Amino acid sequence: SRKKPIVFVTRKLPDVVETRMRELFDTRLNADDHPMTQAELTAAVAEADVLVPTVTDRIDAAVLAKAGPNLKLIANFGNGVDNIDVESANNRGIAVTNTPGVLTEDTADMTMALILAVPRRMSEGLKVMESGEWTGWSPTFMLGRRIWGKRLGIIGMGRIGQAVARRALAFGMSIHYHNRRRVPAEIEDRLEATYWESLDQMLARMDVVSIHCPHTPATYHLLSGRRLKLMKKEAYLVNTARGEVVDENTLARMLEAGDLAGAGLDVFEHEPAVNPKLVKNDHVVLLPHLGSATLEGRIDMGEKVIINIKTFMDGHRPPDRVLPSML
Ligand code: 8YV
Repeated sequence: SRKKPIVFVTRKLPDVVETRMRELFDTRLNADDHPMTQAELTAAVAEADVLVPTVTDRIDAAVLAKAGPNLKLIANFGNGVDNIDVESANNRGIAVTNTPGVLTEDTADMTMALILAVPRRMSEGLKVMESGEWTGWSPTFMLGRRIWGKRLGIIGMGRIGQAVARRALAFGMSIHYHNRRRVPAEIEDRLEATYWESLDQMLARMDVVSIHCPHTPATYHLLSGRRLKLMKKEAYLVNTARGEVVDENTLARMLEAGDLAGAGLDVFEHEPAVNPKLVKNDHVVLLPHLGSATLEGRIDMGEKVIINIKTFMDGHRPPDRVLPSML
């Protein structure tokens, strides 16, 4: 039989995924699950046929320059590929794949949880209960804002954006979106969604803004200080996409000054570092990048990675190939 390909996996994956990978490939696992250093990544790409990185691995041009002659595929365990220099890989004849689709619903659920949690002041409520300082109900105690009847502005109307729109519509919000391209009319109709060609104009009119675009050079600080300041003072920002899309420093300062009502953040500009101003702000709900963190989702992601590797190794086009032109 043919020699099994050397597949280097940078982080611990669910047991069922690792077991399956070991059956199929000559799999090299990261037993203690430490984040790989650039030196370890360089050593891995020199030896492997396939690299399976995650969001915590930076596969940049310098790492790719050390790729050995056998490296032909980078099968990312994750949807966002901003951790990989896709163009550099492509130029070296190394294909890149990701895991779209399987984390859409989980990420949309977590987004909806934040859209509810922030205006309804859930983190403050939890803190009161934890401190044992609750003195009892009163008509004006800890009043939040309703989301029903409010405007949700979605930035990036792909799979996840649409899944969020579907949920928010069921919660009585009106759906607005900004996207590079307008989505087909049947989708707009189903989601009762209003398209805003101008992001600036949309931002000024929304009660809640939720980010669902990838992080690319074009979306880095898309929500710049200037754009954040276009938002209403009473508005909320939710981000389950990538921290780099928002100017986190300006956001933190605005929240502190009361120039924005609150934020629900699952992703950060310099993970795992978080701006201390955000941590101590009562109007902010912070989560440690949990958007797609379900056991089912991680297993599905693993299966996608395996299918991409197998298909590629069998000499076919992998289903989830990412090309530079798609970014
Ligand atoms: C993962 C994600 O946590 O897929 C993504 O883009 O952000 C999350 O699903 C992570 O990327 C896994 O590498």
